Amino acid sequence: MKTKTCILIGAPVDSGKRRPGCLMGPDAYRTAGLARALRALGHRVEDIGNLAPAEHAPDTGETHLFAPNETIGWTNRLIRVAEEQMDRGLPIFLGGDHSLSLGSVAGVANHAASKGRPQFVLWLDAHSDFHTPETTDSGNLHGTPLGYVTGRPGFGGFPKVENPVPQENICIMGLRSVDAAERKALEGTRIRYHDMREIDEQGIARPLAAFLETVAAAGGMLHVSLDVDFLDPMVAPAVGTTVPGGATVREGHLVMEMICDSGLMTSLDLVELNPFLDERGRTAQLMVDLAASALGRRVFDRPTRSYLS
Ligand code: B3U
Ligand code: MN
Ligand code: MN
Repeated sequence: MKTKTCILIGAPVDSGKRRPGCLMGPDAYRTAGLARALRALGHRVEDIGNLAPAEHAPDTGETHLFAPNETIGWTNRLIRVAEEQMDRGLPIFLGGDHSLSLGSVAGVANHAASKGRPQFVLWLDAHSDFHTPETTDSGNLHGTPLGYVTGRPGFGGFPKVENPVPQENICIMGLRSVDAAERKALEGTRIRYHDMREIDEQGIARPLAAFLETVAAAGGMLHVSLDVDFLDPMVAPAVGTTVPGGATVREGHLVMEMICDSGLMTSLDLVELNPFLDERGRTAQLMVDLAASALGRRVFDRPTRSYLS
């Protein structure tokens, strides 16, 4: 694949849910050799270190939400950093919990709009993360990023989403835990979503290929957001919200290889890794290996094939 400038952005966001530990994620990816793996593929790699949230009001615990103000601080910081770094290369956001994507996705979408290109998002996750602060039962804002970036109402205090991502530009894969309110909201949208049953029946390649074709036809930019819990907890235990029945190692790599072959990915989140829950670093290592597949690691080169009949 084409040589890229990969920019590693440590985003030790831990405010999006109650169970702590994702703040250790960026250093776990570094320890597992992310930069080395990408350099071995011929890419330039620059690690800009760990960010901190922008200035924000203290969280007083008076709402049903967990740490909304800190998450607002992170969102403000990440929007700005995403906008800046998109001009310089391919940002890889090292989470941190999934609330970091309120900022990373809103920021890259601003950049795409400034170039007159449509932004697309591939969301690899057991959960749909389509809540708003008003619909969330848990109060955990890591369940809200797709609600935010699509411009759902109810995000008072958060920065205005300047360039909402159109629903039809979003594809969610891996679903197996969707709250009632999210399901109702999702069913009325143009978001593409594929649950594990559909993936079992059809395979993962077909729906992914169909989405990638859409992105390519539109000349879009593609943000990929990989939540550890997309993967089965047997192979990726280091996550607070394990849901059995997830993607296999092979499905994970196939998705990443197809993304690589498409040449469409312009930014990437690696989120929800909680190294405190890992077993000898194996989840961190798997996430690094998946990132490497997305950026060109191969057993053999293959002619591009069509999955669409
Ligand atoms: N939908 C639930 C669970 C959840 C969402 N994202 C994660 N967990 N990681 C919620 O809390 O909103
Ligand atoms: Mn998620
Ligand atoms: Mn999830």
